[in-house]
Amino acid sequence: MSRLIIISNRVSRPTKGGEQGGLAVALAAALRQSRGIWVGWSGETTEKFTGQIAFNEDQGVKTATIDLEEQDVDEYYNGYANKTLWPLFHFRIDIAEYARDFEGGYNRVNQRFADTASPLIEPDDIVWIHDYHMIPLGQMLRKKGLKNRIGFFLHIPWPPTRLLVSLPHHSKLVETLFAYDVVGFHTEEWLESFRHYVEKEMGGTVNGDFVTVGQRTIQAIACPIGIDTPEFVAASKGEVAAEMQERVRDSLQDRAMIVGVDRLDYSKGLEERFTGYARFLKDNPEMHGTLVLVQIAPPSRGDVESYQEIRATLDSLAGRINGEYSDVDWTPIRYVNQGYPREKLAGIYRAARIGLVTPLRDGMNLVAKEYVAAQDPQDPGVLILSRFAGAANQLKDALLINPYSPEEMSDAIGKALRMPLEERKRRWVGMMKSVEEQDVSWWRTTFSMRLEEADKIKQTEEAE
Ligand code: ADQ
Repeated sequence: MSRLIIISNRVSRPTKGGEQGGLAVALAAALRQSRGIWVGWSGETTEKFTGQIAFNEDQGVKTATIDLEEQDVDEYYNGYANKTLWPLFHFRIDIAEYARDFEGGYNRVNQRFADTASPLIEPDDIVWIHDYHMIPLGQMLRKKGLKNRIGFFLHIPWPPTRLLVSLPHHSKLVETLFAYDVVGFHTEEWLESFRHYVEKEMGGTVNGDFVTVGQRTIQAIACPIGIDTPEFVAASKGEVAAEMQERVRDSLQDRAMIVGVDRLDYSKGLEERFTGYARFLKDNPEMHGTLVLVQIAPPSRGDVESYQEIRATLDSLAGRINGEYSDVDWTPIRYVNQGYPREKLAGIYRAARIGLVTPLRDGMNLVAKEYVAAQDPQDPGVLILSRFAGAANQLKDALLINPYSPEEMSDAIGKALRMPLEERKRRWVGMMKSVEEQDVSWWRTTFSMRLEEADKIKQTEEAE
């Protein structure tokens, strides 16, 4: 078995309290099996970049991390990754910032990763690079002479060509993807947009999974990520989840609960969610006092201005809706700015009659899948899901809505509250099938197998 080297912006070390997400758990399992290494930024800054690597090993998972300079973090992480690529790839060219310093910092840090990681990589290793922070890294590793199998997975959407061309030097960035052997996206839609760009902007050709530009042919595939379903199902039946479920239900006093769980991010459609919920309250006065929206949204990326803005907007929107509709014994929105361990989260999902997941654009969205996995099969809740989340392609039995329409959201909330048990069960069975079949282990093995096959294809080509 080849050793796996994972490179991503941040590494996730195994913890004892079950706080890790499914992705971290799945990748940690693969690293353990192959005795591989996870390489990334430590999250710390240093005055002068030295390239010094801190090695660690926790529960059989080896990590190698480097510190970055403050300027690196400003230009690469807060800058190009989160002020340029994140909004642009989520179709928000209105807030994307294009600055030469950001692009320079992004390339500099990727080069730093290439310089640091390349001595750790042996000829037979498989290298798997993750996400928009690291798009050009594969090409930089190739320039250092690496002939390994190298794969790249994009966790966020790939934007339509007419939006992507608003990025200065867009083709230079996309060209770097042709250094990989396999490039993965969550959905056919993101894959199609990538192919469209390659054909229209680069004169490339597409032949099934193979995409060619000039002399380079890569495999571009759709491979939807899943959650660690067995672990999440077990968590939802555990003691911690049961206690949390009871705590929440006690506090609700027979009211129906709607739950939203998101990082505080403008792509998650939180403002639209509150507005849609307010529309339901306006349209259905007889329902006042019978339901509560519990929105759990821990702040993220607080150094970026647009994230401070969304926080302020939501604070005031929640306050306004609560001010307008609350009664002495009822508050329609409980807005909680903190994270919860996974077991507790599972209990919160299970207590909720409705899971409200309304991103304006999302590569996949794992919260939707976690909500499904946490339900009681005998009395499952209803998932209301944005059609613009990657997950909507698999969770077709959810109530799919357009999150930009408060009326659609309001109607879906009404429909979910009235939905008979038989229909809830039927829809849940359909969704759970996909959540079980295409879980995170399936995702990891499917992608890794493609990468291994890629090598066979290359070897055959070389032999001919
Ligand atoms: P994210 O944008 O972070 O991920 P998502 O897929 O929903 O979005 O994953 C969020 C994770 O964080 C979930 O596992 C959720 O349980 C957890 N989480 C969120 N709020 C929490 C809270 N308050 N307490 C505890 N845990 C919380 C990016 C892309 C997605 C893609 C994933 C994986 O933006 O589209 O699905 O990567 O590829």
